Amino acid sequence: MMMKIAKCMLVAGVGTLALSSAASAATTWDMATPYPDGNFHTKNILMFAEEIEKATGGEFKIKVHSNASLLKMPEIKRGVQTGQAVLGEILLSAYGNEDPFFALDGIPFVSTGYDTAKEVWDKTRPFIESRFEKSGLIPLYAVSWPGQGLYTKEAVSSTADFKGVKFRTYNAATSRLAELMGAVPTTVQAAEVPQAFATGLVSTMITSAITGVDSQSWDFVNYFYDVGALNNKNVVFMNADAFNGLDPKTQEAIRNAAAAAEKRGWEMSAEAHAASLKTLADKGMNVAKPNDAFYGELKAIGEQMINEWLEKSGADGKAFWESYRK
Ligand code: PCA
Repeated sequence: MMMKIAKCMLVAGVGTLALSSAASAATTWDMATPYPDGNFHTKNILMFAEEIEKATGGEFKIKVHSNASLLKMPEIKRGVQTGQAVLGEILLSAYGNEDPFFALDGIPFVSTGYDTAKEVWDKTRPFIESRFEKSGLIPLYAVSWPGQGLYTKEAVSSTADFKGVKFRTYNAATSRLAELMGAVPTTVQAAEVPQAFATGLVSTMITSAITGVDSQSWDFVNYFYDVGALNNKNVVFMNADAFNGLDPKTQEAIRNAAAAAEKRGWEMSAEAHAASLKTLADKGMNVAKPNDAFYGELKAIGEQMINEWLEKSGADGKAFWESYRK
């Protein structure tokens, strides 16, 4: 019996040796993402994966499980922490309840366009990195969604039109916004939006033109108001033990691919936004900007929300906000 085990171990040992010396020994990492294949974030991630595979001579492959097919968005961060997937993508602000710095970019009028979104990312990145690292995760890059808008069945001209309306949201900040507009928020993941409208769970929503196209919003709403002033980000990250166990060359290949994906992603976001506005109009939707008074009402809600955020975010939050508002 003993001999048998020893022989087995020997064979296994030789096997491992042979494998690790062969250039063809490939490792495949699972990556969990929330958005569909047609979405620019996913397209960018596929390019990121391809670059890593190429730069490592095929030694590391990433299998992308898109559209919440491996893990639902609220499970992805924990799933990468516990090794169910090696890499993941999340909407950072959907994890706002974990930390005020994750919530920040989901607050209306904090980032109003890509330039300010980039500034918010650069200035908060150290805070976000240290918080991810404490949970055994390494953030690799972030890409902004375009500004958000409101989808309705009927024309609207002020927040009063949302009173008592069942309103699809995607994080704590958009739920708070809906509440302050007088609406009744329900959190629905992007992948489940069409079903939520079809079953009458919601009749209006906040999201980008892009997600409006991904969910074929013309099937259930008629108006898109491109408010714009809410650029929140997706963050792509990796299990820290997996990353730290790699040789420096592979780590560098990942860092390089991440830097390229971040740069490319922000450009893809703006292009996808323009194309999506056109698609919505082509599909017969009324695409408009909110009138000035309505915009002003939303802006006042944003101010109230940032004050609420400052009460929760402590000294780090106050220091960030003072340096950002300069
Ligand atoms: N789409 C995602 C988050 C932000 C966006 O534009 C969603 O609606 O869930």
